[in-house]
Amino acid sequence: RGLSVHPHQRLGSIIARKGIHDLVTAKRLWGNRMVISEEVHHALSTSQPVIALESAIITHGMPHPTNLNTASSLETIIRSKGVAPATIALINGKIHVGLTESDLIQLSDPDSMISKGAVKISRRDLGPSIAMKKTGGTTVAGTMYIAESLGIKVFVTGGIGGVHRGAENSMDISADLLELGRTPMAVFCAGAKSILDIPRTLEVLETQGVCVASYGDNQDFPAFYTPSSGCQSPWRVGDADAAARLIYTQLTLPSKLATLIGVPIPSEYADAGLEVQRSVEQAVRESVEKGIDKAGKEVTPWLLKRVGELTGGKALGLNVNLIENNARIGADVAVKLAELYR
Ligand code: PSU
Ligand code: MN
Repeated sequence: RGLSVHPHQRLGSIIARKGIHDLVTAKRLWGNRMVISEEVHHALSTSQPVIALESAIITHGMPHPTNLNTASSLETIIRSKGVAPATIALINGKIHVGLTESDLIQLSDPDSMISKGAVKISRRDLGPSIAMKKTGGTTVAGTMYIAESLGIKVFVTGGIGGVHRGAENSMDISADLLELGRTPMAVFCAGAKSILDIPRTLEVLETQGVCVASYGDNQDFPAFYTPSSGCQSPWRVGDADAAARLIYTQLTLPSKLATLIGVPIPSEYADAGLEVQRSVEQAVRESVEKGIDKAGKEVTPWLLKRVGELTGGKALGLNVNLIENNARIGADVAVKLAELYR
């Protein structure tokens, strides 16, 4: 008897069943440290598409109430496509996968009881945040780590962390990049903000074996507010079908690989984006002058806030537009990916 897959069983369906087994195992491992919403649990246990969403953007990336409105709008967009949104955050030391409306309202309001002193939780912060019963927003790295343990395959965000400018001295390289190197999952983003060193960010991704692909007609790796960073992605997927096929292949290879999909900001925002880009350059210069570029995990939130001040809200508006666009595309792909697994 050979070892080949039985002809009646498609590779995808075998893996889908394994996915449900993984969910049971993961629940046992997390135990009472995790609360999974009914919506997410139902979707995972019936192999329906799920999209993970981060929450550091809620607690640290956007001001109130735009953070709340954006978080809700992303969930609405994702649900409207038949996909379950799994926003992940820590509340009083428990990991919540799928937030209630009241969770979102409290987490987004910096003056609410639970989110006073909310922490930014990357992979290294997860254990201490559970042990010390913290409330906080999980970064791309923190969210991927949790989501992957439950068998969630698709993640949507605005921008990923990357190699900071001057990292040749500071060694400030976001844990997001290393997470992408070890956590098999598809991540949809609008590239990386040019507060970062984008060529070096792409180098680190390559070193780690992360597949980077641009979405649409253009192979430029996007730079968040603008459709091109001046760098090319090594790969390109033209539409949702092509993206789903790439992700399915990546996730069903013997050693599972991460896939980073760069979705350019829609072209109607390109002019506004170029203007914001100039403020990004100024914010970076100021951070170097003030020595903030050496402030560890405070660097990204400081730069985001400063760009917001300099652009009078224009950057924030674009930020919302591009994340919503990522959610629409990510959800279309998640639906097609779930079909491939059937
Ligand atoms: N980039 C943005 N907005 C954000 C972030 C990055 O344009 O809100 C957040 C994300 O949660 C990301 C984190 O995972 O910052 C990266 O932080 P650091 O560079 O400290 O790893
Ligand atoms: Mn950092």
